[in-house]
Amino acid sequence: MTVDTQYTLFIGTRNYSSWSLRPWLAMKMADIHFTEIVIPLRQPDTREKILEHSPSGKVPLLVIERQNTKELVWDSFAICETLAERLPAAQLWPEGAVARAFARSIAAEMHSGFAELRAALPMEIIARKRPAPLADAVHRQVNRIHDIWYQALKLHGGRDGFLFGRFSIADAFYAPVVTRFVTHGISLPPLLQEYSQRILALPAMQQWAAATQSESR
Ligand SMILES: N[C@@H](CCC(=O)N[C@@H](CS)C(=O)NCC(=O)O)C(=O)O
Repeated sequence: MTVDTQYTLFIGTRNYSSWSLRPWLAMKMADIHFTEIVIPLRQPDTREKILEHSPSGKVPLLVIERQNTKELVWDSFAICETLAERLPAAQLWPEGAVARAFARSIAAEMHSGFAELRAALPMEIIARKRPAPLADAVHRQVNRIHDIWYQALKLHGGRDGFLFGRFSIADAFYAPVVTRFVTHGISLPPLLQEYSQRILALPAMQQWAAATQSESR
C-alpha cells in the first residue's frame, strides 16, 4: 500500500447501515488504514449531510486522496472493486479464476437482489426480534442464501472457513445477512451456523457491533 494515499470512508449509522458495513469490513479485514466518518441516518438533515460529500446522496462513500488528487467512489460494490484493483496484495477476491467468478456473482446477486428479504428482515444489529412466519418470497430468498453459502463452503471454502477459504468481498457482502438472521431469529443448519458464528466472532465485526451501542438513535 502506498503510504501517501489517504482513505476516508463515510458510513451511515452502524446499527442500520448494511451497505456501509460491507466495505468497512472488507477494509478492516484487509488491514487498510482509513479514517471513518459516520453520518447519522434517519435524521431530518441526513440527505443534506450526505450530499455535502457523496454525489449519489447515499453512503458508503470512499474518498481517496493522494498528492493533489481527490477521488470519490460511491456504492459499496464500486468501493470494494476499486480497493481490490488498487491493492492486489490485500487479496480481496479469491485467487482462482473459477472461485473469483463465483464470488463476484454471489456478491453481485446480493447487491442487486434480495429486496423482499431486505425489507422483511432489516439490519438492526442491537435488536432481537421474536421469530415470525416468513412470506413465501422471503422464505425462498433465505433458502437461496443457504444454497449460496453451502455451495461456496463445500466447493471453495478452505481451512480458514470463509466462503472461499480466506476472507473475501463475498463474505463482506453477506456479513449483514448474518446479523439479520440473528436479529430476526432465523435458524440455520449446523454448517451455516458455524459459518455465521465465524463471521460474528471476527474482531472487526465485534468492533462494529460494540460501536452500535454508543450510537444515538
Ligand atoms: N447501492 C448502494 C446503496 C446505498 C444505500 O442505500 N445507502 C443508504 C444507507 S444503508 C443511504 O445512504 N440512505 C440515505 C438516506 O438514508 O437518506 C450501495 O451499495 O452502496
